[in-house]
Amino acid sequence: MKHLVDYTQEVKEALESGKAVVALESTIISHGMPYPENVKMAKEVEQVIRENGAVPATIALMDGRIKIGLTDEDLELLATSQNVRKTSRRDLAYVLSEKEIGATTVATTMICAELAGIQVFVTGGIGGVHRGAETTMDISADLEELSQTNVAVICAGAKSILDIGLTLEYLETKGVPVVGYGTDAFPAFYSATSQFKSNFRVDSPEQVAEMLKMKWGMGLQGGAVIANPIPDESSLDEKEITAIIEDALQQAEAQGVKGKDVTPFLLGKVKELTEGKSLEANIALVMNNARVGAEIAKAYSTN
Ligand code: PSU
Ligand code: MN
Repeated sequence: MKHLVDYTQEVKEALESGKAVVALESTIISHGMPYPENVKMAKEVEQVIRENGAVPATIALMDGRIKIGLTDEDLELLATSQNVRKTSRRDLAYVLSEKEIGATTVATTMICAELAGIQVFVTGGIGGVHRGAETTMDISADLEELSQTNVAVICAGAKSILDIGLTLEYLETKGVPVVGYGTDAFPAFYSATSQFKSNFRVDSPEQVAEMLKMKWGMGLQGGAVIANPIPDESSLDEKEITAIIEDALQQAEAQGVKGKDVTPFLLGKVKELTEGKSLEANIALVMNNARVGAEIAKAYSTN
């Protein structure tokens, strides 16, 4: 399916010369943050990756093509068009065959990154098992993807809009390693810790690179979650954010929000209820993940 892929010159050259490349998703731009903060964030995160010695490749779907690396115009279109489809695995073929504009979720970004030969992917938070999933069965396709596609995802853990405990159980069942970066804890996105632990702790990009090479060298399919805690100065008060998330969850239920709309709805509500503080924290943690992701991509490409 490589014939569907378009690379920007920067990404193409980097891949050809074996330079470190870091994939970035686009649902966080179209559905995770409001305009114009989303475009600003998208450009800044690319810049942080360059400053740390790797090449960023933001991924999206346009004109029936898988774009690996976006121009400023592509980015603007993605951030401002009304009809951008949040594209997870199940949506991918339709979006490409209909030539819609598609924003890639963690799952779809992993598929496209693997196709392009990129092993390291930076985002904010992964999807997971939603609270109440024992009756709704709302479990993000991101988790299945992590079990089968060979890309490492650097994130700030999982948000407590999800059931973090069940998300970790699901990942365990699927054989996906969850690694704390510089921490024993499993971080909860807006805060550096949760009541759960990561499976393993690593303290250097080289350790992550070696683990990935070991895994894929053995033929073990699937990705890894590299959970990098939000920096202290940006983290939000756990009690405050928990209360707000409860409120947002109740509103989602009262309004009958379902399926793929759940995560964007909750993110929007949390932003509204924290008066923008959650957005600031979200941006800060993405930048922090970009720095770590670039280091991991460099370690992976050189050892
Ligand atoms: N979590 C965030 N921000 C996001 C998302 C999740 O903190 O923008 C997005 C990601 O693209 C993720 C997707 O892959 O939501 C998960 O959606 P769902 O739960 O519908 O699978
Ligand atoms: Mn879902």
